[in-house]
Amino acid sequence: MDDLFQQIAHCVEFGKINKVSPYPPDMKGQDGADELTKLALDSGASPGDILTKALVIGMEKIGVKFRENKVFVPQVLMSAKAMSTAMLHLKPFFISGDVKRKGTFIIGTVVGDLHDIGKNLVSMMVEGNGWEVVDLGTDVKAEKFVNSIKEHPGCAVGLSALLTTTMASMEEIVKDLKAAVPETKILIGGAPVTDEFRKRIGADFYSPDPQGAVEYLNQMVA
Ligand code: B1M
Repeated sequence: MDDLFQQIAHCVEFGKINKVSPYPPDMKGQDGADELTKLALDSGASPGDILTKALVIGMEKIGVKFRENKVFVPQVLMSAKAMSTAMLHLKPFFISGDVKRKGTFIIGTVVGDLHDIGKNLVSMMVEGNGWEVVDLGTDVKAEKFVNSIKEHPGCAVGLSALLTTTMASMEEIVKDLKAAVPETKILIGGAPVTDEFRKRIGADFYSPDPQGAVEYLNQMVA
């Protein structure tokens, strides 16, 4: 089974979705994450093992490569697509409660800001690492974050901002969340955001990239 897990992890790392997918060219015609995940389930592997010993491993590898500028956004998107295709086979087990997620992560781009490419990458990487992700989208007000946090006790929350103007919205939202749900950990990111800014506004963690977000969340439940 370990060999099959390694093959699935390889498909996720290199963005091989399924047999008909032409990407990456050197894997053309081979089974992808889709077929191999089904094969693993049919061969008796547990959905939890497929998640943690195959899919998460592949996503971690691509996350580290992205951080080190060894791959770029399109490759990460292909990996996320391979991972989410495999996840379709595992979803019924999550829904039935047979497999537990690490926790819930609520993410959104702050009010006034419509940029969502970076936020989506963070969302996909965190989901690929075994978290349930509630993506509130873009232009999200504090109230919407608070309502969602209350629906998911024990969750962590992530705020993304891409404009210097919406850094002010981020500051306001952090203030409102700290007042309404003080126990909730707040992670922030986005191109203009810095750790200096995080300290000033009182958020809990700043990550410049998706992998940092994953590592912060994982150490919360370690
Ligand atoms: Co806009 N835009 N844009 N834009 N846009 C920028 C950000 C800008 C730098 C371009 C420029 O002038 N050089 C500039 C901001 C200047 C500033 O404030 N300092 C700008 C502007 C001004 C605007 C408008 C105001 C333009 C106008 O209308 N006059 C307008 C604002 C609209 C609004 O939001 N209200 C606007 C609109 C748009 C489009 C809609 C056209 C489009 C967005 C499409 C979309 O997102 N669906 C767009 C785009 C694409 C860009 C650029 C070109 C690319 C942004 C991007 O997606 N980068 C950008 C210029 C640039 O960066 N070259 C620009 C790729 C993405 C993977 O990176 O989002 O940084 P990023 O995410 C990274 C990290 O930051 C981190 O992880 C990601 C992966 O490494 N990260 C997190 C992000 N969120 C995180 C959260 C975390 C942790 C890490 O934890 C929660």
